[in-house]
Amino acid sequence: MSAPGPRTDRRGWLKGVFAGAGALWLAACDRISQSPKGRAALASAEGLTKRAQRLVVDRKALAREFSPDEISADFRSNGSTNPTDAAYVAHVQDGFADWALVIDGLVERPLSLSLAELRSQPSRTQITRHDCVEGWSDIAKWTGARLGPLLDKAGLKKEARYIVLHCADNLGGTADASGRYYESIDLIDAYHPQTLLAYAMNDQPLPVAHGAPVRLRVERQLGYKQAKYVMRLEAVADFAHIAGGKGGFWEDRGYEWYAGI
Ligand SMILES: Nc1nc2c(c(=O)[nH]1)N[C@H]1C(S)=C(S)[C@@H](COP(=O)(O)O)O[C@H]1N2
Ligand SMILES: [Mo]
Repeated sequence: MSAPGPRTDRRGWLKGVFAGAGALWLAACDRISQSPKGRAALASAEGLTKRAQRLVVDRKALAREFSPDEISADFRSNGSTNPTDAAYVAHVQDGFADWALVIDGLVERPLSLSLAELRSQPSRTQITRHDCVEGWSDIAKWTGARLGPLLDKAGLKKEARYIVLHCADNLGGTADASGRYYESIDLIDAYHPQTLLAYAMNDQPLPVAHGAPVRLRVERQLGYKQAKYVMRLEAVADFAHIAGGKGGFWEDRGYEWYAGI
């Protein structure tokens, strides 16, 4: 027999902590962990649990929602706040009358939706907190079209695994499209009930500083995933061929692709 290791010590400690209510469950654990097969299963279950919590359980949970009195009086804006790209400026000047959101790529029925059409899609309103990696957080009320039903309307092909959001602004300031802001999310986030193409902020049309006419809200992730000035959604199997290949403007510059909070 091997000497008592950390595993045994921890079990002893747990027994103390859970004496009573947890006793039955621990007894079952002991039984399982005493058989070699059971031990292997437990070890892999531990790894699985961590991963599952991060990738499945947590990811389907709702982000915290706040009450109206918690809305920030002055929500900061960051990154592009007034894009100077000619096509975008033209849209601002005519009040987004000719603006359309394109949904294409790996879909059965490519869509092009005017702002009015987008506003008539299944929607949701939520008060959530935006957390920027630069160290600030603000709370706002967002209203927008739920992304899931929109994707169903377009009909994702079975090869589709990510939704790439192409934006109007060139944050990189390059002469070509290489500095264009973009982001990508997987289908778990795309179908999350709080994932919106938001066209209203605090009951007003989305201001230019915050991404007019439409921005993404993907509430379980950090600020840089919340793409503003969204022009086109592209369903893809892979994003390695897009821009720097890491799935987003900041990802191409070293940030994590999955910015979960
Ligand atoms: N198109 C576009 N989307 C963007 C950015 C940007 O520069 N361009 N900045 C990102 C970052 S880092 C943050 S914190 C938020 C800021 O959103 P806000 O201006 O509404 O606060 O937008 C994100 N989405
Ligand atoms: Mo940010």
